[in-house]
Amino acid sequence: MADSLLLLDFWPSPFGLRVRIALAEKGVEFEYKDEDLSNKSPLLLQFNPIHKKIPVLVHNGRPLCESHIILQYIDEVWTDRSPLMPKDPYKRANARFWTDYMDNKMHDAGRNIRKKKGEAREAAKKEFIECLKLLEGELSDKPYFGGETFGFVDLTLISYACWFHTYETEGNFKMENECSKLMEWVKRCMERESVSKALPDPHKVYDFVLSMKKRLGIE
Ligand code: GS8
Repeated sequence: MADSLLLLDFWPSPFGLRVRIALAEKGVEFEYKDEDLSNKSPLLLQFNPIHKKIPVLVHNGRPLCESHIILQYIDEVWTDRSPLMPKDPYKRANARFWTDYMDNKMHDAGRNIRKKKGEAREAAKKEFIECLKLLEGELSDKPYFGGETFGFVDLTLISYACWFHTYETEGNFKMENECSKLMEWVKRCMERESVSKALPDPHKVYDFVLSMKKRLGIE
């Protein structure tokens, strides 16, 4: 019997996007369900009762939560194509280090650009740009963070790319001026169908942010 795969997700989520890109890289078909996070479905609450967050991948009726755990599961189940994780244990550990850095330090700084004002926003912008420069140094002259091949670290960072326009607009800066090599890497990743098909239009993401702010009464 064919595998059944259902992804509970929310369209602009970088955490969900990386799972969609990983499944596309592996050439695996799945059913997609977009959640209303202000009114979570019984399915989401049943399958992720601990965190009650997307993404949740339900494989043959069994749920998996937390995007990086899901990515590593996908890589371990569909081993015959497009490896996401490096083989070498040291490189694997390093890949986990950088993805953790992106989802914590960089993500928090990006969120603060959106949420804070005045000096606090300027500080968040400075921190965000520092994170990007550090990541650019880690990328170095390689085509991908994974070396010659697109992998786990690339997947994680590119899932934020549709948010870059929002960070730039709210923070009043241009990423191209701060980290042009990293922007070349974004373009390289966007040439992959798995990425370009999954990532939503950055303007649509920004419109979503503006509508959320309006709904919550935030300027
Ligand atoms: C984060 C998932 C997450 O924050 C992961 O999967 O890597 N560490 C987790 N999901 C958010 C949507 S994206 O901002 C979410 O589901 N939020 C709902 C809530 O907090 O109620």
